[in-house]
Amino acid sequence: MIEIPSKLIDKLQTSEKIVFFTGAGISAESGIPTFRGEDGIWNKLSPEELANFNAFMKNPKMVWEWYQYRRKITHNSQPNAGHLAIVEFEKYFPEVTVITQNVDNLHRRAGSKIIYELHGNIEKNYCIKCKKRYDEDLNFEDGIPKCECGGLIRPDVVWFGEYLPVDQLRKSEEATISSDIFFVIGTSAVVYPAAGLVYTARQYGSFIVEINIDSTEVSKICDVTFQGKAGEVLPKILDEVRKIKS
Ligand code: BJW
Ligand code: ZN
Repeated sequence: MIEIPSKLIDKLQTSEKIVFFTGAGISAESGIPTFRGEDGIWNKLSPEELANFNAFMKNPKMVWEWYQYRRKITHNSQPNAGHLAIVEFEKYFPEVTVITQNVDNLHRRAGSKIIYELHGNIEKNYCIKCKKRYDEDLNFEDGIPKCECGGLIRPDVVWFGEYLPVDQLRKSEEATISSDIFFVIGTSAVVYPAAGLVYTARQYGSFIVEINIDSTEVSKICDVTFQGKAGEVLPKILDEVRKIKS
């Protein structure tokens, strides 16, 4: 039984700007494994070891195998009740922003309008030499896609030690600062600078709501925490919104 605390109901009544900050956990119910924790795909391989440029240069074939495997999973996945509930919020609030660490495109496929992608997108690629951009139709030679200039093509995602897309981070910070409610959903909140947005939300007085199956690094600074699955909790909060707004 999911109870919606009265302080959240009060806040939903007066709020206009809602931010949803999401991580791998929101896509878990779509069948996409998370990075860390019991069901994480990276339990055997540390994320820092695989998702970095040096690992790619040392063994591009292995890193590409991993991305091709994950691409297949994301292609065969569908947005779940959590992604879809977030889209519905747009009917009831003037400004709804999704800030995601995920590269899986599921918020876009669900229909969310404003989405900032902090860690890139698994469906995009670029040549590390001439920067030419490629979609997913890549020509693999011996397990590695090459550009027409001869350079290596890499996925357009953010690896450790790399800067986040400047415009996406700036817009995310602006949306966070001006948000009335900041939802933190399905993220372990250990990877920076993305996780820093939760502290920014706190600093600027946003009402912070966490939805996660476990407690996290940021649970203690949240106003409300739901220990549960995003695909179950979000539709319940949406039901409450519908009641308030009807
Ligand atoms: C559910 C659920 C359900 C499950 N419902 N919930 C020391 C201190 C601080 C920072 C650093 C440091 N040393 C180095 C750094 C910086 C580093 C960093 O943060 N490292 C820390 C890990 C220590 N950060 C960087 O390097 C970043 N860049 C940077 O800082 O640039 C500046 C710079 C430039 C030059 C030199 C030095 C600095 C870049 C970070 C890039 C992260 N990239 C990845 C891979 C993306 C591509 C890909 O997908 O392959 O992004 S790593 C991976 O982690 C991915 C994710 O977006 C990110 C966050 O993971 P997320 O989403 O939180 O997933 P999980 O698995 O951790 O958690 C899932 C959660 O869901 C869990 O809590 C579950 O309980 C929950 N859950 N089912 C609700 N149904
Ligand atoms: Zn090239």
